[in-house]
Amino acid sequence: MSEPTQTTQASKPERKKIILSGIQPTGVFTLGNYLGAIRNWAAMQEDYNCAYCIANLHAITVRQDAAKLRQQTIACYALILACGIDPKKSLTFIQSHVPTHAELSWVLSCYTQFGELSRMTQFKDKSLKHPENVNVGLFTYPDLMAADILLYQADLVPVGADQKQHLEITRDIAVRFNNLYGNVFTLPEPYIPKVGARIMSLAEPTKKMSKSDENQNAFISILDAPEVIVKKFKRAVTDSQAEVAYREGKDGINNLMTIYSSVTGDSFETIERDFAGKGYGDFKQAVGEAVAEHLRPVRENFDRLMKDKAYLEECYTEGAKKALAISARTLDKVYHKVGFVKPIR
Ligand code: ATP
Ligand code: LTN
Repeated sequence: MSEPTQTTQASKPERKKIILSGIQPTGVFTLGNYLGAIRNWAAMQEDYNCAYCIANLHAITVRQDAAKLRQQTIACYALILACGIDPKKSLTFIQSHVPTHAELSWVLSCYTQFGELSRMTQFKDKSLKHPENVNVGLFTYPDLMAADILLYQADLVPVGADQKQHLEITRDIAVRFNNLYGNVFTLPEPYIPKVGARIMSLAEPTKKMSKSDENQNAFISILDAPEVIVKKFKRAVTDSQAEVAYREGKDGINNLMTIYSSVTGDSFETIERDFAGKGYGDFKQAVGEAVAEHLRPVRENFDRLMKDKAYLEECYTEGAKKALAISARTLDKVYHKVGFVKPIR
């Protein structure tokens, strides 16, 4: 992320749009995370000023093992680089290294209504999933996510479809704040891919694929070995019709077609034509092989990066310093607007 670029002398300096997104280090990323979000992160770096964070503050809304979380945070940082994010082009950092996120989150929580947070489907889903630990952090999760986004004045937020509601509440909070105090925050738009926005579980295709699913066969991890990927697709739940066609109610096959289309670029019509008269077995094999091949460079990059911890540390330390400098500008403005005495920095 850099300062605005200057164009010709006569024209106004052109500002590249700002992108921000995050991912929780709750496990190795799934094919859903990759196709729904991270693949776009890498694609957007050329044309936008991008900032990407490993959302470890968000991750503790669900109980984590401390040693495992630390190890996973580094691994997830390496994974985003392995997926093609270049720390020289994009701001890449670990959320807990940049204190402005927690600080703005507190302020925003005072401009968010209890009722609006109660409507968040992720809160409802996760409360049902972890009834023993419905903590307040899980409830105020959207305020922290709003802080992540608003601190960098992001224009666009590349996420999967499940995060749309969190983007809407971010905008509502920003509008409310701007109405009270003037134009403090840029209003962000979600950037959701047309194909791959919601990759479903391979075991229960009406549920989204999730990296914290207890059933290993429900998701493809982007580091799964090729033979494991092929085996998981072979076991994927489908229907009894044996026709490779995208139709309402055929959730399992629709999901496999979405995945195949996302990695090969083939349209649904082409897939239907190519697999006409063939059984699900052939199609599942083809999907497995195509995904394994697509993820091969990610796996190789990851193995290389994890051998160089010093390089990773250098990247995330540099990222945190820059992120703090950029985000502090917004936080200072907010603190001033709400009436806090100017801090000594
Ligand atoms: P957890 O299982 O810990 O809740 P998750 O797998 O749902 O995690 P997140 O870290 O919450 O992943 O999400 C990271 C990004 O991946 C978000 O932009 C989210 O929208 C996207 N994403 C998550 N699951 C899917 C999916 N099944 N299909 C498409 N995109 C997804
Ligand atoms: N809540 C997101 C992860 C996340 C995020 C963000 C996404 C944390 N901070 C900022 C976009 C922008 C999720 O995927 N569950």
